[in-house]
Amino acid sequence: MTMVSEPDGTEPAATAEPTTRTRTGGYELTQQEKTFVGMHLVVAIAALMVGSLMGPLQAFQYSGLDLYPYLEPVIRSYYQGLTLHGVLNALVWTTFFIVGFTNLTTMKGLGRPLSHPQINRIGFWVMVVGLVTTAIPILTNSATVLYTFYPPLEANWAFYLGLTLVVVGSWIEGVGFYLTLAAWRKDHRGVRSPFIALGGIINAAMWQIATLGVAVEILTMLLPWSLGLIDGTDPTLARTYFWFTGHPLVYFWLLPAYVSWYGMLPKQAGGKLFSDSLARLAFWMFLIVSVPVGFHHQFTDPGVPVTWKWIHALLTYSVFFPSMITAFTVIASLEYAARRRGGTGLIGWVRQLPWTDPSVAGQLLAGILFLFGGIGGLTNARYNLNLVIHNTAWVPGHFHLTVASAVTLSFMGITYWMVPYLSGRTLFSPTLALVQVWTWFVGMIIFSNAMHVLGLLGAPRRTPLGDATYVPEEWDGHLLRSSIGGAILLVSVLIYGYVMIRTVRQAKADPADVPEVPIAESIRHPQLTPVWLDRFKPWLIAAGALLVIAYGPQLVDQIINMNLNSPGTDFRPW
Ligand code: HAS
Ligand code: CU
Repeated sequence: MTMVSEPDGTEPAATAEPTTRTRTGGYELTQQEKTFVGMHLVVAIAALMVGSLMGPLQAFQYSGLDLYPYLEPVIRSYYQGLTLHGVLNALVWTTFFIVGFTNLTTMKGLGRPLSHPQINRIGFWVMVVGLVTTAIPILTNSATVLYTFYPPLEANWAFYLGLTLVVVGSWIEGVGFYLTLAAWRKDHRGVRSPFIALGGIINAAMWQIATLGVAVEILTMLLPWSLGLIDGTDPTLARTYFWFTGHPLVYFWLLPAYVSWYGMLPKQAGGKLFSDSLARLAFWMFLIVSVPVGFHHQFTDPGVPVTWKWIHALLTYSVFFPSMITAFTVIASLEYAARRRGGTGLIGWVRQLPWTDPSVAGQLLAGILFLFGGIGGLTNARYNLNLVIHNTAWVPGHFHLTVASAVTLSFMGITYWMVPYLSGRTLFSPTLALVQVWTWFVGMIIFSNAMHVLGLLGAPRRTPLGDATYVPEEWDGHLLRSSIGGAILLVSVLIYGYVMIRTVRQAKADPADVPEVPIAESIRHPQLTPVWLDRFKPWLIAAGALLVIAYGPQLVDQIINMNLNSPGTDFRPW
């Protein structure tokens, strides 16, 4: 459990030692537990590497350098490549990393092993079987339906079944986390749950509520349809189910990065968490408002009445608050750390943060990019502005600042201590790792800015623009910039893979040199956090009630008026 040493606020001298080596004591994972967590990371990083190789192909295609013909017969089209890119990066890399990381934060946070490790092992293998089942149709070009798999685009049934298994596996692992927390609480009545464990477990609970949407979509519509049991689908209802899951999915990705920004990064920076209460409040708010906002992805859908779009737009602005709480609290924690290290000035303290630590630098750069991604998100959420940017290149511009930067760059930063910790090695070449995070930052600024501008100029998303006959001259420079950004990102991800492989291929290090799990204390003792910020029940009830109000009437209406009359379409000719 986290303990504060100076509740009166007096500040001890700054720690100058490399922060990723800070010892925290507490529960030490067994070799078997480390291997189990590490297996999640192996799948996650492998998916990221393969998926990321597809990205630059798309970006190069934009400026007329079409490399797809060279990849035949493995990759047969832009759209097959784009499907691989979206599924592997947005769904597989994230989900496997998150579940692995949550295993670690649960055990380290609660200071005990999983109460039912066999449940988590089953969950993991169900996820792996699901991944393989999904990968086969994608690789054989029979699930070229992009990561949103909107019907009437139709995939082979194995694609839907595999995705279902990945989700079910993550649910099973979630149950393992709840049981472990319950066992800890039984032994620690009246004690506040340690933040890094609680944060990860709130995310798991949010995910279980959120994924009910795709579960119903796949089980009642897409799977029977792809098996030939029913003739058609209802695309509007399918999209409503999908975005019930699809929006909270983005917070499922984001919250583990927030666990690190609140509960770990301050320690790495040589400071403390500014407010344990605000950190918890933000997570509970995400539990309540992450789901009932999905219609902000459907502003242009004809089947959703405008009143419901308006309600979801309003709720979207309420999900902006916990991110503002996060910006405030995390930056305050960082300032506290920097001032302890001798930082001064209104913003001059920023220089005193440990920028030479690639794990810290990666997460700071991720946070900076997220400031811009968040602003873009608010633009998207505005109905009339959304009509300008919807389905344009602006949208991938937005999500490369969020999931591909705030989330992915943070996760990369986390692996810079986590892979050495799990493998008992030191990080191979921290300098190269620093080059990696900075190239990601620079490449992403160039790429995402070009994509945002292209979107404003009307360039459609999900389109091989290099082949389009309607490209006006004013797009050319931006198309080229997106290719240049993509090339820099390719270099960055190759460096990342190289550093990871070289790290685990080194000889075991002296245990004293291996990084520990950084766990930040909070400035005020967590026991001073109000008890209502430590209880699941009121928040779960509130989440359920808001869901019923914000989605219930529309779901009932769309289900009653369901028309399963849309036959499947095949993307493959393109
Ligand atoms: Fe979004 C579309 C609205 C956040 C991901 N979004 C997408 C899509 C994806 C995505 C993948 O309203 C495309 C889906 C598709 O394929 O069609 N989004 C929002 C809003 C937010 C938002 C209001 N999005 C995210 C996050 C994502 C993500 C997070 C992934 C992880 N988004 C939309 C809308 C659409 C959309 C519409 C539909 C567009 C359309 O028409 O298709 C908000 O949650 C954003 C709030 C965030 C902030 C930023 C706070 C800043 C912080 C950083 C602190 C700085 C630090 C660094 C720590 C206001 C917390 C300090 C450093 C120092 C050196 C001191
Ligand atoms: Cu959204």
